[in-house]
Amino acid sequence: MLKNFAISEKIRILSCTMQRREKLDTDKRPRAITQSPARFALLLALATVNGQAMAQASDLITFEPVGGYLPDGTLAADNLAINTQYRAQYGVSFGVDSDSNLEIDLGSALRLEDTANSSDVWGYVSTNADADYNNAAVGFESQLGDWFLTNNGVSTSEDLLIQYDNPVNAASGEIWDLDGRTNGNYERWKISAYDDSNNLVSSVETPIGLHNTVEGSLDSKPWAWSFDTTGTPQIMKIAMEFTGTTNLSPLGFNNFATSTASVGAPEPQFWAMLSCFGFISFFAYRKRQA
Ligand SMILES: [Ca+2]
Ligand SMILES: [Ca+2]
Ligand SMILES: [Ca+2]
Ligand SMILES: [Ca+2]
Repeated sequence: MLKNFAISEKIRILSCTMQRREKLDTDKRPRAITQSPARFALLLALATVNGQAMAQASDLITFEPVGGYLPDGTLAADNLAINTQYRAQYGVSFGVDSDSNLEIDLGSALRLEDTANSSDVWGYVSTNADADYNNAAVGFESQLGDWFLTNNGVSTSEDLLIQYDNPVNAASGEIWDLDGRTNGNYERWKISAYDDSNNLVSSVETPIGLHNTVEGSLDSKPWAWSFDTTGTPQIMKIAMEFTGTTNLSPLGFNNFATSTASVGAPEPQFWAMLSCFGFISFFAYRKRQA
C-alpha cells in the first residue's frame, strides 16, 4: 500500500512539475502528447510501473508462485504445508480447526497442490477433466491455474480456518470439485465469517455435490462464495466446515480475495493498460481545456 502510494505520489509530483514547466515555457514546449514522443514514452513507462504496483497490491491470492516462490520466499512444491507463508503480504494465516474452537490448531496447515500432481498425494479427483487428479474441467483451466490449496480430506471434522491479522469487510474465494456419490451421498461446505469475538457475521452454504455424470455437476469446477459485510461487525476469521454426507471431504480452494467480495481479478497488464488510458485521457482532457 505504502509502495503503491509512493509511486502514485511520484507520478503526481512529476505531472505537476511538467505543468509548471509548461507555464514557464509555453512557446518552446509542444503541449500535445502526440507531439512529444519522449513525454508519451515516459508516461507510458510510469503508467506501466503504476499498473504493476496496483496489481502487486491486489488482495487476490491465486496460490500461483511467482518465479517458483511463495510470498515469504519459500520455494513452492507439491504437498507443501501452508500456514503462514502469505501472512506478511496479505495478513492471513491458514490452518485446520478440528476442535471447532475457531482457532487454528497448533502445528496444523493446509496443503499446496499443483495441477501436474507431481507426487502421489492428490488434492481432488478430477473425473471430468483431461487428467485424473487436480485438474480443471475444459474451459476452467486458467481459472484454476497451476496451483491451489487443499485440506487433507481424510476426516470430515477438520474445518479449514483462515485467520486475519486485521479485520476486513469482505472476502471471497472458490471451492473446487463439489462431488456426489452414486449412493446419493454428497459433499457440501458451509463457509462462515466471524468477528474478533467469534460472533457469526455471515455464512453461506454450497450447493449439494452432484455425481460427475449428472447435469450441473461441479466435479473439476469452481463454486464461488463471497461476503460483503459493510456496516456490520468486521471479519477476522473465515471457517469452511464440511456439511455433506460422504466420509471423505477433499476440496480445492483457490482465488482467495482476502478483502473484496469479487472473485478473480484482472491481470497486471489490464491495470497497466487502464492506468495508461487514464493518463492519456487526462492529458487529452487538459489539452481540450487549454
Ligand atoms: Ca482449533
Ligand atoms: Ca500432491
Ligand atoms: Ca471430483
Ligand atoms: Ca491457482
